[in-house]
Amino acid sequence: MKLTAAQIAELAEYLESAQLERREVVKITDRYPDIGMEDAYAIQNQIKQRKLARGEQIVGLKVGLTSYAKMKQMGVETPIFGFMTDTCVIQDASEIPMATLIHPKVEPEIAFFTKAAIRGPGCNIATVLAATDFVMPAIEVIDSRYRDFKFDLVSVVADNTSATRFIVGGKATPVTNLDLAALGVVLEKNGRIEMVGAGAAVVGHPATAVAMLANHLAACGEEIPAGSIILSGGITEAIPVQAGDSISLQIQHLGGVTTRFV
Ligand code: 0L1
Ligand code: MG
Repeated sequence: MKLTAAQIAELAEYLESAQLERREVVKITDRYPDIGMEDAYAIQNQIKQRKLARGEQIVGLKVGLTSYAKMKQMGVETPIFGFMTDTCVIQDASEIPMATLIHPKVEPEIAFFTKAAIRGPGCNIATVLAATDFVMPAIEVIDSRYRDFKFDLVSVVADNTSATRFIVGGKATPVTNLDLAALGVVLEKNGRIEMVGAGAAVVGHPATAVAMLANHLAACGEEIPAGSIILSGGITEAIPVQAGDSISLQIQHLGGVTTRFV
């Protein structure tokens, strides 16, 4: 670790205030160019403690930077991980006020709902599918706190992987007899197709992304608890949204989910 406990606390306050006050900030590596991944997750964890202290509840976890295109762009070989609290939850077909956000983008994901804990190390697709109750289509709203949505890897991990809001909908579908890698995905904005993809865009199989999360948590003695929602990662590039935009996601066999920015 390069940072002291006081510096971690200060950077957590810096990033979380930006989120709560809906304003952009310069990335933390501009001030601390030498910090590493351990520092970044320590800052993210400190943000989590701040939210818990204010009474927010953890409702789920997320895997980010999951598409091979995005990983290559950022020069990484593994995804990154974050958390979501109850304030991130938006109901299907409801509205999201732009005034509550900075410069949001949306991306299509498959959400896993766990019925048993998933404990690494050594988790794989089979471990994850055995612990999955059902999956649903999910729209993730990401909203980096950094100026112009520009950051490096360490900065975005500290910023809780741009986690902001998510919406699940469609059918709660058990994974038995479902090939998640082969599921087709269509993301529309205002009735026009913006992105198409398939589950395999997420590290080959969305359950692999969840296994990577479990193995990452195991390194700190943690697990994915039963009853969690896991956003397994963006299947396509994220698209920017503005007030007035309606977003619709359809995933083959899983149904659809919508939201509107106002
Ligand atoms: O959920 C994600 O894949 C976002 C990870 C952070 C990078 C970004 O904000 O685009
Ligand atoms: Mg995502």
